[in-house]
Amino acid sequence: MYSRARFIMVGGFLGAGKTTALGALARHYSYQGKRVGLITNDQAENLVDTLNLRSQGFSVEEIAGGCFCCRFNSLTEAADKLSQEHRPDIFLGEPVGSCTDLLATVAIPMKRLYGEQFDVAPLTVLVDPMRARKILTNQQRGGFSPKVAYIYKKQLEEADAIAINKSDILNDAALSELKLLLDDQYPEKRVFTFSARDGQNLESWFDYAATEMMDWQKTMDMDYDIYADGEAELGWLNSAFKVVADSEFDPNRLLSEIAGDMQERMIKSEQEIAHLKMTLMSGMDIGFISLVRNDAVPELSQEIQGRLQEAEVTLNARAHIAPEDLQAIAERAIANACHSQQLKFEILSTQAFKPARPVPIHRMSH
Ligand SMILES: Nc1nc2c(ncn2[C@@H]2O[C@H](COP(=O)(O)OP(=O)(O)OP(=O)(O)O)[C@@H](O)[C@H]2O)c(=O)[nH]1
Ligand SMILES: [Mg+2]
Repeated sequence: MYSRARFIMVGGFLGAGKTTALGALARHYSYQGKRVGLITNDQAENLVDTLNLRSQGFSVEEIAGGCFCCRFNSLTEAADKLSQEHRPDIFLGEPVGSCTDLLATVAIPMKRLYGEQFDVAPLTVLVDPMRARKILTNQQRGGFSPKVAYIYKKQLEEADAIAINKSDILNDAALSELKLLLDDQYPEKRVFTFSARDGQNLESWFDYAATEMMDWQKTMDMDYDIYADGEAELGWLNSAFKVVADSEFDPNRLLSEIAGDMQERMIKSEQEIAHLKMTLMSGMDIGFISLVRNDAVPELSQEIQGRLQEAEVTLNARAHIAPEDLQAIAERAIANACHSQQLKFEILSTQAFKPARPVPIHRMSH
C-alpha cells in the first residue's frame, strides 16, 4: 500500500510566475529525493510552459482544450498516467491564468472523490506586484476591463495564501504599499513574498505547500456570467512556426524582435498584453522569451548561445484584444522579424480564439 501523494496547485493571473515557481518547487522536492510530476493546462495545445518544464528534466503531462475545472477527468487521468510512469510523491498543477473558482471545482472534488489517493495542499495564488498594484488601486484596472478585474480579484479571494512574486523588482516602499493593499482588501490571508526566478525567500513557502492543510470551510460566490464574459474579453493565440536561413541567424534577436514588435503594436492599439511567451528550439538548444505587461520589458529568460540555421518557435499570447487582431499582430511581427534577418518562415499551426464559457464538471462545497 502506497501513501497518499500530495497535490499542490499554484494559481494566479496570466504571467504572475506560476511556471517559474512550480519549477522552483519541483527542484526543491527533487533535491529532497521526492518524485515530482507536473500537470500543465491550457485552452489549446502547443504550450510553452510544457516545453519549459520538460526542458528542465521534469515529467510533465499537458491538459489542453479547457481549464482543470472543465477537464476534471483529464486531470485525474493525467495524474494516473504520471503515477504509472513515475509514481510521484508530489503532483504540481498549474491552472490556466484566467481561471478561478478552483476551490469548488477542483480542490474539493479532488478531496471528496479522490481523497484516498491525494492529500490536497492549500491554494497559493501568485501575483505580479506591478499588475496587482494597478488592479487593487483600480488604475484603469491594470489595462483590463471590469470583468477581467473581477476574475483577478476572485482568484485572490479564494486563495489560502497570496504570494507576492518578483520581489526583486520591488523596493521596500512599494512592497509595504502592496502588503497594505492586500491586508486591507484580503485581510487575514497568509502572505508570502519571494522571487521565484532568483530563488529568494522561498523556503517558508516550500514548507507551507508541503505541510499545511487547506481551509475547507471557505466558500466563495461566483457569478459565472461575469466570469465567462471576462474570459471572453481575452484573446488567445497558440501558434508554431518554422524558420530557415540561407546562412545563419541570431535566434535571440529573432525572439526579441517579435516580442518588441508585438508590444509596440499592442501599445499603439491601447490593448493590454496579459502574457506573451515564446520558445525557440533547434536540436538540443532551447530559448525562452516572455512579456507580461505592455509597460514591461521582454525578458529573454533563456538565451541560445551562438547562431542557428533553422529553428521551430512556439508562440503563446494572451491579451485583452480580439483573437483575430492578436493573430494579425503576431503574423506581422513574425514576418518583420524574419525579414530583418532574411529568414524564410512557415506557419505550422495556429489557434486563435476567445476562451469558451467555463462549465465545470463538478462544483462542490465541503
Ligand atoms: N523579475 C522576476 N521575474 C519573474 C519572477 N518569476 C517569474 N518571472 C518572470 O515572469 C514571466 C512570466 O513567468 P511565468 O512563470 O511564465 O508566469 P505564469 O504565471 O506561468 O504565466 P502563464 O502560464 O502564461 O499564466 C517570465 O518572464 C519569468 O521569468 C521573479 O521572481 N522575478
Ligand atoms: Mg505558466
